[in-house]
Amino acid sequence: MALSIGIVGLPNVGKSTLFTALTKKGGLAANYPFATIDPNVGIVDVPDVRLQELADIVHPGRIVPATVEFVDIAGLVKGASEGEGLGNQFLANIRQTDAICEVVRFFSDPDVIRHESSTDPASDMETIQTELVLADLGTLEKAIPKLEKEVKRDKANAPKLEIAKRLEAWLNEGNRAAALDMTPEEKAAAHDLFLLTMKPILYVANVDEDALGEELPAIDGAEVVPISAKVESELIDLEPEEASEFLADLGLEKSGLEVLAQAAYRLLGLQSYFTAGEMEVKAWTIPVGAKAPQAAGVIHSDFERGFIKAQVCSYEDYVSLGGEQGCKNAGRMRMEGKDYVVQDGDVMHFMFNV
Ligand SMILES: Nc1nc2c(ncn2[C@@H]2O[C@H](COP(=O)(O)OP(=O)(O)OP(=O)(O)O)[C@@H](O)[C@H]2O)c(=O)[nH]1
Ligand SMILES: [Mg+2]
Repeated sequence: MALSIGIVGLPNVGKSTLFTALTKKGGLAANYPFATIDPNVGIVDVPDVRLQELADIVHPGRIVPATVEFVDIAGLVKGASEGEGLGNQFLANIRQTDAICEVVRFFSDPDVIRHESSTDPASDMETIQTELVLADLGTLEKAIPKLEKEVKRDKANAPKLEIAKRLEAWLNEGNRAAALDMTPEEKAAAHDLFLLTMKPILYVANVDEDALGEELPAIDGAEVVPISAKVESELIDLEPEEASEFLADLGLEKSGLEVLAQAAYRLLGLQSYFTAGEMEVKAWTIPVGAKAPQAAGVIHSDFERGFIKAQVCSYEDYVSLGGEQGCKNAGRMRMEGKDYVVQDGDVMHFMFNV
């Protein structure tokens, strides 16, 4: 389950600069051949210092971090939803993503011209929201007649049509689909419509270097992550040690990539558990609240189907007690059943039978 995120924003705000920095650093070239077929798709490792800590204990053949897929599209402009510019065509590329990351220009560099439809962050965000809402209205315009036919064929489809119509009215008022009050069933039906404004969103404020440490207020409850695309693109050419020094000079602990990946995890309510063995130490992505069989299913559906039990050590125990044997000796290794709610960082081993 690679998490996927579509990058949107006005032209010239730094989307591709950020994308290139993110994907180069993730070392995508060798590992993910399909990324070279579509240069706008980049798969990025999610940095997690815990992986190295685990590796120092088990000395595995390799370390496999969780990944996030970023999709870079052309800038949206006013009227993109009506085919103005290239935007509309590209919006189709992000229909299937899990979340949207909107890059907003906060940097001041007068040498980088603003697109004519860009003025300041607040109005830029409004422009993008309008275009996404219009794109969704276009989707509904096509979906509703199809749903009407389906209802004629089978009355059981009526709730789907009803939520599509409610969404249409709601979007027509300029609202995001996600802000509509829906029951879980309605949400599931809405999900099948692949609306862009139904997706969770986070904002990247592409700021000047000297504004990097500042916290920015949330927008409509959505997190705003300050990043400097310029700094990120400078970081990729540095050796790890130099990069840490460079970050420290700027008063930062983490690169924008780390901050962004972690914000995306929070936004989507995700966490990681680990498997640790001679062959590999690997991070697996699961929703917060997932139970042991669901976590096992991320590795293989057979693991979920035939789940018997899970052997679990907490990350803290695993590291402080020096691994599996240490946990066992200290009585800190647990056998958990199908109702166990997996905790962030758990080191797990599944027993299954199919
Ligand atoms: N000073 C400064 N310039 C930046 C920053 N980020 C991007 N730029 C510059 O802004 C220009 C546009 O950057 P891109 O990354 O191509 O912008 P984009 O959003 O992908 O643009 P489109 O693909 O046309 O929509 C380039 O000249 C970048 O060097 C930044 O953080 N600071
Ligand atoms: Mg671009």
